[in-house]
Amino acid sequence: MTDTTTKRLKTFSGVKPSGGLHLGNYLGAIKRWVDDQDVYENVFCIVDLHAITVPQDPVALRQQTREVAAFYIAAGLNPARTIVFVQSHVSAHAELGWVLNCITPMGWLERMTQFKDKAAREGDNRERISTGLFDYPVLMASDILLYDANLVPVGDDQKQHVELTRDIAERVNRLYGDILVVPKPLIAETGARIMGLADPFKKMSKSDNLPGQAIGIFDKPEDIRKAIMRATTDSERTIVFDTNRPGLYNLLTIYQVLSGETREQIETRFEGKGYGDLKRTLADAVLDTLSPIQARCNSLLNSSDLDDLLRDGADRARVIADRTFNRVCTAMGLR
Ligand code: ATP
Ligand code: LTN
Repeated sequence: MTDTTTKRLKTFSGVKPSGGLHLGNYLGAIKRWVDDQDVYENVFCIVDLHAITVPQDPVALRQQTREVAAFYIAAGLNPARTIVFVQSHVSAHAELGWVLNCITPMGWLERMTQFKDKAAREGDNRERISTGLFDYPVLMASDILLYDANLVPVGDDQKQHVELTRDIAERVNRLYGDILVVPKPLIAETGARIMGLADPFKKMSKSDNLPGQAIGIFDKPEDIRKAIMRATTDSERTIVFDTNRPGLYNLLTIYQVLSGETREQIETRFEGKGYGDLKRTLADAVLDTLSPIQARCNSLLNSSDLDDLLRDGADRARVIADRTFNRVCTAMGLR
């Protein structure tokens, strides 16, 4: 479907409130949403229904949902021009999710690498994995399609899910007429896959317990500094962007996204210097970015303004989502 209601392209994206946010979430997704905020018309969500695909403690889930919302705003999303809301507050997400389940072949979901990886990690517990975890990408398709999003700014690991969303939208359009906008993933050239600091062969992730692997957005400055100083590198001496040296490459990539400098400028800056210098400079850059965001987050978390903002965001999101859901229901004979 071609959308003619606005000149600006529309974006939709979300983060799960399942455990602490980390630097990868910020650099691969949220920072880019903030940087491009004026270019697009934006809707950003805290996807709590996705978080419950694995067991969550209710008290922690509520707290983490507020933390992710506070982080969005503290990082620079302006709720006056960008819709920020919690997924479960808008019932059309689950409703369209069900409808899309009925047109999505199971074979498409069986091919999703994130599910295959998560299921493999469960080993003998595989039988206990929820149906929701398997069905997760259909709910994600529902999120995106409800807002007629043209672009979905995400980290590299979500590309396959956005491609599945395209396939689902195209199938609906084929079966019921041209009623859904077919979205595209929007993936940064730099920072779309931040790797772990301890094991740079694995992506930085919420669900990884390896000590020093992730930099938590709310970690204490001394812990952040320690994790960076201990980051795995190699025994070579030059500081250059070399994909064959994954630990160093990752540290330089993080520095590149934070500083906005070019690779050439960065290599010149560290010419003749050692890993200690690079790590100290990187730790300063991470803390210079995160400390003011953490301070703004803390004051938002202690105020009821945050809950008011989320209520208002859900009210604005609901108008758009219900309109799309009704369009789909009408086309399918459900109205
Ligand atoms: P988990 O690894 O437990 O599944 P997650 O850390 O990937 O969780 P999500 O809420 O699934 O967190 O991701 C939110 C956004 O952050 C997504 O757009 C995702 O692509 C992006 N993202 C997650 N990890 C990284 C990373 N290491 N580098 C860059 N972007 C990332
Ligand atoms: N599946 C995503 C989170 C997510 C999302 C979305 C991202 C849920 N719904 C819609 C973009 C658009 C993840 O695991 N990071």
